[in-house]
Amino acid sequence: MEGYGLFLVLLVSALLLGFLSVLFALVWVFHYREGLSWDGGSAEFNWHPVLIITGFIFIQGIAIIVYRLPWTWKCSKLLIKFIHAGLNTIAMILAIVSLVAVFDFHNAKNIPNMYSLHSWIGLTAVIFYTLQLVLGFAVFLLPFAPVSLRASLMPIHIYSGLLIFATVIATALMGFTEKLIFALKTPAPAYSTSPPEAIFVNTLGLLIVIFGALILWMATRPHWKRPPEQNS
Ligand code: ASC
Repeated sequence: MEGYGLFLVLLVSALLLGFLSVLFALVWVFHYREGLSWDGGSAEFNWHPVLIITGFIFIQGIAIIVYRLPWTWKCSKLLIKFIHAGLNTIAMILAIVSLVAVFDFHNAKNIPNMYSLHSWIGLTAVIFYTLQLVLGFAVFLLPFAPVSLRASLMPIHIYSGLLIFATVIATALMGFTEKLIFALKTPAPAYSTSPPEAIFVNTLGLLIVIFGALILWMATRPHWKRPPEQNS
């Protein structure tokens, strides 16, 4: 358990950043925007950032590092796999609901869909995340795949998972910028004049980047890996 103390410091920092990001998302939509509801208006759109930050960033980040929590090393590997798959399933459902909120809002307001780079990369990320989840379930959780297939797919599963997570964070940053440019123009104070909402949401972007940096660091240190098969 080399550097276990450092791992705990990074974990607690990541959890605080994750909770703070969700809190910032809620303050953004309730204090600066129209709140939350499901009525075809802006308050329906607001589910999009809240559910993406909660599910697709925070919960996905935790799902990535569950195997590395030292106190789970005594638990069966199968149980941790279920937790990993369960958290990712919750994240996928929240991401899909958040997309439905955006399409529904756009269609109600006659706003075109799928023209921005944010929407192209974001929808691609949700599709690949779903594929990753289905493939991961079939290969690593169900008892049918031979160990040789599991071993050859594992590096691809890890690489794809980290790539999707980083892509989701980049997509959220594009989304913040888009929303601020759309929302902060006359009669509202322009984005370019740095009103409080702009500073607040830029700060949220920074929090998410640091959260992602910590998760990716914890997930890629070989010495913090779960020890091989104490019981599997
Ligand atoms: C699994 C599992 C592992 C890997 C290994 C192949 O499903 O529990 O540790 O795949 O068997 O890399």
